[in-house]
Amino acid sequence: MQNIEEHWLEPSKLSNNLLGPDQISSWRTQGYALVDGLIPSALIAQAEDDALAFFPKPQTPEAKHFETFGSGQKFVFPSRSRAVNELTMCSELLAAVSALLGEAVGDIRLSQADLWPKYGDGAVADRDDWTEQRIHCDYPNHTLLHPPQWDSPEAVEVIIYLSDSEECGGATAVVPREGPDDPAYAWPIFNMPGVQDRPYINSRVEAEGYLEKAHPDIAAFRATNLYARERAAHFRRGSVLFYRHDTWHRGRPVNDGACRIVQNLTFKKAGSEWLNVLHPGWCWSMYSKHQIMERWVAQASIEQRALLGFPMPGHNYWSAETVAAVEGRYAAFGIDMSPYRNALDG
Ligand SMILES: O=C(O)CCC(=O)C(=O)O
Ligand SMILES: [Fe+2]
Repeated sequence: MQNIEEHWLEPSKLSNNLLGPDQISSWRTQGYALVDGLIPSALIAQAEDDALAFFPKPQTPEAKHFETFGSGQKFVFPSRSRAVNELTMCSELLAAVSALLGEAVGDIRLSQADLWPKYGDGAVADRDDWTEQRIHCDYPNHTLLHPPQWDSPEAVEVIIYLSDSEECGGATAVVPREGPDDPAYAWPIFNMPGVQDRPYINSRVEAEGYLEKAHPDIAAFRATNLYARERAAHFRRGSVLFYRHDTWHRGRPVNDGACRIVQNLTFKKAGSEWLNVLHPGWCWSMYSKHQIMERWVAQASIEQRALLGFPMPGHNYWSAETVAAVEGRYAAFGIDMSPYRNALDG
């Protein structure tokens, strides 16, 4: 493998919190866009503070409880942190996703939202966990199908970094696609563990060891076309990596004794039912005592609600009766149903 950190991908700086044509085109053609300055820094700082206040310090026995991906359900949307929830659905992010997918914000759905503290504890070589991942695409654990052809993407994956790679390491690696004839991206994309009849293996050492024995052709493909070409995202606090279900990428080790905090999100086009919500379901938390979800539904914007599948005004779910029923459900939390009522026919 090359020394990947000599091949940094640097974030592009945004003016006025908007993706420009270069970033949109990078995501559509190369499979990723890495940006700085999209999300207000005060929101990033508050989300980081909330995460640091909750998660154990590195190198404590409690940190061992968070060795796998995610927050152990603690920060799945709707999380206990108002800032993390705001981050998930802030207008700057939704505008960016809308521009990438070419869909109105109301036609976008959220299918993953979880915060992940990734700890570095020094031992890398023979780990069979998330420490150093094998290069992969994310589609197998999001969709029942295969991503559509390259020019018709149906989902955007997002990593919002709440830490700085200079402090914590863990720079995500990406293989930029080089045009329609790029052999790395020959379609369909199967050359990884966890698809077809191959077992799911997360760690690089284990996965590549298995492939070298069982599928030497795939191992050779990966060495030449993927590992040799990967570039590491030189993220800062607040950088955002937009990528896709068909982008080759992998997580890399966090520095010994450090913790990297990221918010992982997936947005998809409404109607793509084959792309699953990764979590137990957005309503699951309605049986929690905290009532964060009920409050959030009542206070969210119409478009934020639509991200979870709540129908837009004018949808044929709505009638005078259903508007009144839903109003009754959330009235105690102050919901304003007038946009839904005003859009009723006649
Ligand atoms: O940890 C990273 O930088 C990437 C993680 C990853 O590949 C994933 O969440 O699918
Ligand atoms: Fe991934």
